[in-house]
Order: sequence, then structure tokens, then C-alpha cells
Amino acid sequence: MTPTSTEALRDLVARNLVTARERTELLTGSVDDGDLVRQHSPLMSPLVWDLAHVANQEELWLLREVGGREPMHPEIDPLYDAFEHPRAERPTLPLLPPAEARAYAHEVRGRVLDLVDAATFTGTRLLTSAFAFGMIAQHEQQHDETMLITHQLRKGPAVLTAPPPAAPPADALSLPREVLIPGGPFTMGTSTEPWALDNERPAHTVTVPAFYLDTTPVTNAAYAGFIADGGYDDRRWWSPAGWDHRQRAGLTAPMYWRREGGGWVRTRFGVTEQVPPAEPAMHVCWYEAQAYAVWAGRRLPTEAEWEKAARYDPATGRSRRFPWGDEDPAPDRANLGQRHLQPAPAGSYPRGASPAGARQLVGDVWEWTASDFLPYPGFTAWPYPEYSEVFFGGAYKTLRGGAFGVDPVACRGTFRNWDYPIRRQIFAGFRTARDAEPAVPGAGASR
Ligand code: AVJ
Ligand code: FE
Repeated sequence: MTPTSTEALRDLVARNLVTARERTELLTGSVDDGDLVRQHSPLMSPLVWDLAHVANQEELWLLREVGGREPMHPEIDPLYDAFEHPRAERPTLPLLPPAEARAYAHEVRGRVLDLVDAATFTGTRLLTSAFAFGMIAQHEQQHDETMLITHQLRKGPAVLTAPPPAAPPADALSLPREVLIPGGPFTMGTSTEPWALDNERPAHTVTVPAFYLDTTPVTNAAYAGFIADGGYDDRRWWSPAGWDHRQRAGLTAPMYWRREGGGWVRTRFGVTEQVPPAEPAMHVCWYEAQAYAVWAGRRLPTEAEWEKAARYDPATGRSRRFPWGDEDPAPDRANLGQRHLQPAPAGSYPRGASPAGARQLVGDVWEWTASDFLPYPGFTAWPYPEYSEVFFGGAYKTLRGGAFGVDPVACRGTFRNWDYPIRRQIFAGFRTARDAEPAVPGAGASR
């Protein structure tokens, strides 16, 4: 995302807004009105709430803040303010019915596209590099991922379809188990990526000692090994809070897994199938990821370790935008954008590999990190504190790298996601890490 001319920015903005809306229409158009207003899980909003909330945020930021227009329906603003009403109570609100929510979204979008045609993207910080437009395209795509999560929670026959990812390359089964990330300082975060959100800023130097990181995310087969070894019943592997949660929630396997015969099946977007052994494990909470890592004699990577593995280029000492370099994601680099409805087998996407050879850092599954969601040194909330700042502290864990259901506009090497450590409905997996042995003086090469 580095166009400079006004024409190129208009084009980029329009393309990203249209892509987001096509996906919103797919996700809200593939179920009937009853399914749009129903709450499929207390964890989620009714789909019709997401639809009107997306339109309301677009109206607030683009038509009112940037365009200086009067509110279209000020009386509905409180209904779609995520902070006034928690998800669980949204079905009881007098929400716009589906047809009216669609008409509102359509009306807002028409006016926004007129604004884009006339915009010069200069003069204010919101306009510079078309930031506000990029923020709104990202916001809609984030809610599209949220709606995809709701689809996965929804009971009933499949309504979404997509081809499976391509078979993995021949070397997928012979990859080294882990890669070495060299120690030393690197640049974390960004001060230059035009559409980066406030929590990704500013760029700052972090010193990360050498460590080993799994080449790929942990697979279903590896995770099934943890279950078979009694991992869920052995409190040695769990943190005190994790064990407490495992007991109270009765966790015995990833969400959506069921035992059948000698093996495991899962239901994915309405289709029940054998759990694919080579796919990255998914729908595990942070506590499960951490217990697995301890069982494996390892640990979760910190957020700084994850970002160094994904961005640091030892050849230049520079941090790049993505594991493969600075070019935007493409279908042969990463599984993003809901082109598939599942992660690709571990070892896929050799063209998306990092300098050290780690694969699938971007795309496929979000990756839990060991770290709490905290501000970077020098953070300032912008343009609104309710995006990031109100979530900083010890309550949330950070996830990195995006998943198959994340659009490229909302995915960067610097992008930070967060959730409670008990959450499993998100498209989250993980990989594990370990310290590199400190060099022993006089011992020569120790490996
Ligand atoms: C970044 C995914 C945690 O869904 O709560 C959407 C994104 N913020 N609307 C969320 C977001 C406001 C956010 N996450
Ligand atoms: Fe939102």
C-alpha cells in the first residue's frame, strides 16, 4: 500500500471498499432473514447488527468526520455503538430489520463513493494517504471475519462453499522442525505503513535474544498427540489459571472436535469431516496452546519474537512488511481473504517463507503469542481510544499473522489482534518456540 498519486489512492480506496462490501453481501446474503436476526451464540452479535454497525462506522468516519455531513439517522447511533451494548444483549435492541439495514448500508456507501471521487487526500491526518478510508475498509473486513466466525458457530447445513487450498509442496514433510532466529535488536512496529492502526505504532527497537521457532504452526496430528498422551488431564502442563479454566469449562479437545470411532471428526461451516492431520490446529484457546507448548518442552513465542521471525531480514538488518518481503500478499504467498474456508496443510506456501524458512506466519491461522496486549513505547491513541487503548492491560493476549478469513487489507507483519485467553471460536492456532542455548565459552560448536 504505497501509492502516492490522488488517482491511484482513489482507485485503491474504491477497490478495497468494494471488496469488503462483496464479502459482507456474501456473508449476509447466504442466510435468510431469520438467520440474520437470530443470535447464533451469546459470544456473537446477530449478523444484522454487524451489517448496520459497519455502515454506521462508515457514516461516522467518512461522511461526518471527513465529509462534514450531518448525521443521517442520529437516533440509531447508540444501537450500533459497541461500547453501549455488549454482544449478548444486542438481539434485544430495536435493531434495523434486514431490509432497512441493507438500505442504510447501500445509501452510506453511495455517498462515500461520491466523496472518494472528489477527495484529494490532503489537509488533515485522517485524509493523508486516505487513512480514514483504509481504516473503514479494514473495519468492514474485520467484521466480515467476525461474521465468518458466526457462520461457523451457526447450526445447520452448509451455506458457504470454497475450494480447498492446493496440496502442499513436496518438501512439506521434510522441513526442519524449527528455524533459528538470530539474536540482537530489530525494528518492531511501524511509523511509515500508511494504513497501520494506532496499536502498531510507532516503530521502535527491541532486542530479542536468539531463539528457535517452529517452522510451521502446530498441526492437528501433533495436537491429537497431546490429547492422546493425556495432556488435558495432567495439570503439570497447565498454568494455574489455565487448569482452573480447563476444569470449569470441561475442555477435552479443540472446539468443534468430536470423537468418532478411533479418531476425531470436526464440523466446519456445516460440513462434518475427519480432522485433517496435516492442517494447523485451530479453535484452541490460549490456555490450551500454552499447555501444549509446555507438554512439548517448549513455550509460546513472545509477540516481539513472532514479529522478528516474520519481518527481520538478517541480510539487510531491516524489518520488512511481510515474511517474504515488501510486496502485498498474493494467493501464492499466503492463505488470506476467505478464498478457502480452512487453513492449508502445514508446510504450504513456500513463496511466503520468511528469511529463516518459517512458513505460514501470515495467513492460515491466527497465532497466539505469550504476550499481553500492551501499548508500544510512544503509543498515542488515534483516531479513537476505543479501537485499542481501552483494551490494553493484562486481560487480553496478542495474536499475530492473520488467518484464512482475514483480508489482506487487514493483515500486515505489524498487525496486532487480541482476545481473552479463554476464547476458542476465533480462527486461532499457534506455534511453539524455545530459547537458543547460550554460547558456552570454549565449547566450540555445540550443535
Ligand atoms: C481487533 C478483532 C479485536 O473485533 O473486537 C472491530 C476489531 N474493532 N470493530 C474486534 C474491531 C472495532 C476488533 N479486533
Ligand atoms: Fe466494529
